[in-house]
Amino acid sequence: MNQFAMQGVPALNVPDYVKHQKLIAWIGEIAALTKPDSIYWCDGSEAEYDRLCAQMVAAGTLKKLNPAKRANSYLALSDPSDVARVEDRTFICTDKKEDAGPTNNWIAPGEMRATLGQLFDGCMRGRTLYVVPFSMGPLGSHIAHIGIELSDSPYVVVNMRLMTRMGRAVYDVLGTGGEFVPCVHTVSKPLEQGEKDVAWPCNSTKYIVHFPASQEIWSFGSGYGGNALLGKKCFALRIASTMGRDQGWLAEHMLILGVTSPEGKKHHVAAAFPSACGKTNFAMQIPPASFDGWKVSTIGDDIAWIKPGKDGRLYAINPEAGYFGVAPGTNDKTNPNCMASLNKDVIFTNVALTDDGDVWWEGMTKEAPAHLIDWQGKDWTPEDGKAGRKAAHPNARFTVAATNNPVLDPEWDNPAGVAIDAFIFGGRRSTTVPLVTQARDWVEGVYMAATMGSETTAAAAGAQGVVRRDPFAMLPFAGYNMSDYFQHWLNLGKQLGDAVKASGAKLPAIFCVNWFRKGPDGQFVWPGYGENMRVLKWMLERVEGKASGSENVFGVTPRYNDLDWKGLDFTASQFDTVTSIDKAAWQEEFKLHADLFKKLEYHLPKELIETKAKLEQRLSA
Ligand code: SAT
Ligand code: MN
Repeated sequence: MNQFAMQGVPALNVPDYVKHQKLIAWIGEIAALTKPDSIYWCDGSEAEYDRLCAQMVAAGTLKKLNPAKRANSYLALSDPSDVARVEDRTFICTDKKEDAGPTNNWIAPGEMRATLGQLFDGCMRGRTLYVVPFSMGPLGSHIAHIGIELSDSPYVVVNMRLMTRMGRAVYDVLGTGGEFVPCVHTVSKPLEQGEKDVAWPCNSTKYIVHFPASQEIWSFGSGYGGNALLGKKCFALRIASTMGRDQGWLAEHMLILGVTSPEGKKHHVAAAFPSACGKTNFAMQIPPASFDGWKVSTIGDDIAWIKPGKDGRLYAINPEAGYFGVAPGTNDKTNPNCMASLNKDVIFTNVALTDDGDVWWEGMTKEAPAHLIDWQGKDWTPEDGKAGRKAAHPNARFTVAATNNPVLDPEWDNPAGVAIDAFIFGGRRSTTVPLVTQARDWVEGVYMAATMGSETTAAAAGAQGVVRRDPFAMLPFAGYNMSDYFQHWLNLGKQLGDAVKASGAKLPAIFCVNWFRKGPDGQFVWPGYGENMRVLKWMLERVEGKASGSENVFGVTPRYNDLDWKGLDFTASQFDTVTSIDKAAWQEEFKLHADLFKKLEYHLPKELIETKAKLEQRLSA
């Protein structure tokens, strides 16, 4: 007998392989609150994926692409209002406001729970509640953690299957009492009896809510990416960063890549850039033809979970299992490996549809096709493009499993993780910040990362192209007070410093990069993409103690002759344009650092204030 039947709640129908009573009780509670028509337990199988996709094709949510052009692939067009993360609707609900810090929106947990209680009451009426079990990280890895997302969106289910280790096996790891992060998601467009659904249901009211103390996530009103795929930014960054603070590890907005030299020596690098600044391109780059024998392989393209080993080295895993990357600008030149990953088994969101059932986006080919259906479902011709109407939304995305990547690193699924040799921090800056600088020590590296700035992109709703401070590329993702997060990095550096002294290992080197300097003509000067390998090679030679550089105000930078220019025509004067340090611009920059530090005054580590004073002294010396 269905224990909830009296309340109009469907039978739970718990599969016999789910033996976790607390989990089952929680699902019962959420079902009683949200009142779906039915409950479906996802097993993560291919048959289930195909079935849900077919169902969404019938409902108009997905369009199946021409299999001769793009096998087993789909296109989703979102509601025009639901195209990016909504940072102003994202909340960290800690008991004390100071623990969320000045960079997060805060509402007291009691008040937020009352709001959510009302909003979620009956929000799934007429829909199916999907139970989505997922592991962030290789199943059973000591660095991995498990989440369960309850969602009324089949689009979320299929995306989660590509983006995480999703399915039945998660329950084996969970057993009868394992820990999981409870994630509740609704598009929050309840259906009345007989009402036909829209293709992309969502709600103009949106809440993306985190309760760090109980490690809960509640998401209301959006079906899009980082708002709805709760394993990604909500769990793997906001909640995980608080777990890392409490347990002594790091959850970072970083890609992870492997670099193998012609001699067969392999290094691992983790690099933080804000959303839509080329992390996926950097993670999949192909070294220039003249770099014979060098190989770059991808471990992750967006998020890294990093735990210290007993030897004092930092071991990183990619908690994700797929890529949710920006389509516009991706092409056979900028990222051939990515283009190859997208030949089949892809879900595209908000790109344009060609007349022969394939996809197109700005920057995919030089010439746009003569006719397209744009991301809003309207006819589009190159004339519209000339008039400034984009065929694909600038934040249009692809979702694809990591296993489609031709340069996937063989260690990508290793539960032990890979040892990190260097951290890179980079923003999008048309002026001021040089191509590459190595911090002289850990504290200086933390300072560089903490004061990083970047011009905003379409990955978040709001104005684009304005410089905002984005410490560690974590501004929208740190789940706690940013200054405490800086302190956590500093503490970890001290702790690792002691451990490596004992083991003879080395702390990772820390670098700051900027691929985006522009010349007087407003054009990018540095060619970027695969050519970034030249900078990467210098960094790894620094790690090995081989390459030289010169000390400047901020750290160590290469001179023109310290980089390998074989096969590239890049003059010393161009190099000067991307590396020069403009004293006046840096005096202004330090003022902006001061503004940031003022804002983050509460708990701001004194080491950072001291470092700022030292750097300013060097600048004026
Ligand atoms: O929408 S996501 O948050 O998943 C992508 C991004 O902004 O990096
Ligand atoms: Mn990201």
